[in-house]
Amino acid sequence: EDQAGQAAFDAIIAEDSRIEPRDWMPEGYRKTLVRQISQHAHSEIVGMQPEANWITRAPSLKRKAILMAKVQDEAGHGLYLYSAAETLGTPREKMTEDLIAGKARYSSIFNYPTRSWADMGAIGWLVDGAAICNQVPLCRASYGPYGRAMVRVCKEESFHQRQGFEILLELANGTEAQKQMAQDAINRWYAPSLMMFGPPDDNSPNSQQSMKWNIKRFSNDELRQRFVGMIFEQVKVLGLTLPDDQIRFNEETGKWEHGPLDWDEFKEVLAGRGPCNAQRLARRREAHENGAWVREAAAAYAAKQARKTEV
Ligand code: FAQ
Repeated sequence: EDQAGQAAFDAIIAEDSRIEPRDWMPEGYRKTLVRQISQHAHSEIVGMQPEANWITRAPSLKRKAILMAKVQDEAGHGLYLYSAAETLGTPREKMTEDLIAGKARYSSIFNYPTRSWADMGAIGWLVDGAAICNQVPLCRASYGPYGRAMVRVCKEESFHQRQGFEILLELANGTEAQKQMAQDAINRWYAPSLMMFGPPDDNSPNSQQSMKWNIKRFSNDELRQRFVGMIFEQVKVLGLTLPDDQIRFNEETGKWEHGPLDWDEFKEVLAGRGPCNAQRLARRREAHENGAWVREAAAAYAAKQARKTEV
């Protein structure tokens, strides 16, 4: 049966079609998807924290309403993604347990502090911008539930990016102090946002296989250089600069180039030793414990409803 399953799977991948939850799939494919989708879900949920930090201090009622909506969108993205991962047979409780035990990964970017209001602009523009660049190709991921979830997620991320850019634009056209605050935020978020795309291609153990399976469509470096080209043009509209004087378009390769990134810092963040790792996990654990009564009540209610329909 495995042989027939493998042949059917290979045919679906070869014609660039979609694998659905009930289809046979190789264990490695299932595992890599659970790994990537659960990490992605955790990123959305942990990613709520840096911005939630500024909800009470948003500079106006309008900004506060927009920021709250954005943070709620991230929660929604996390939930779609946990559901997509569950279709592969891993329960959400298991994924959550791994996260709060410090055993699961989530994006490096969310381990950096949000120091000023301008960081809300820089996160929207750079972090959501990088997320879009990475996730638009994932709309075509071979696993159906993941690709379909990405379509809606990307639409919402586009709105998030615009709102971030607009925050920066307003600050950049404000007082000298506001302009400085925007520049400082860009200076701090630039390199971490480039690292979101993952390690360089020659040090990315999962890329090759994920590309063969049509999960990833482009390599980490390909997407990173594409993103650099985008923000290089956009920063001009802000009248601000990127903290990298080595960005250039290489006419020969047709690719953008940027200055070196500190991959030792990236490794430290992945190892749990970034500026905010401990705080993010502690907060996530606390939220999980505080939510225990909600989960219990929901489970009791569901059980009661199930008994009612039995009779
Ligand atoms: N952070 O072999 P590769 C968002 C790990 S956007 C932490 O290249 P792969 C929106 C990687 O897991 C952020 N770990 O791996 C938002 C692997 O370790 P493992 C979420 C990283 O999978 C905005 C090892 O390094 N987006 O949330 C990172 O082929 C604002 C080797 O790497 C996604 O997750 C990193 N940056 O490529 C929310 C997108 N990079 O698992 C709130 C989906 C690599 O073997 C507020 N994911 N690692 O232990 C992907 O596209 C891929 O998984 C990559 C990594 C590109 C991230």
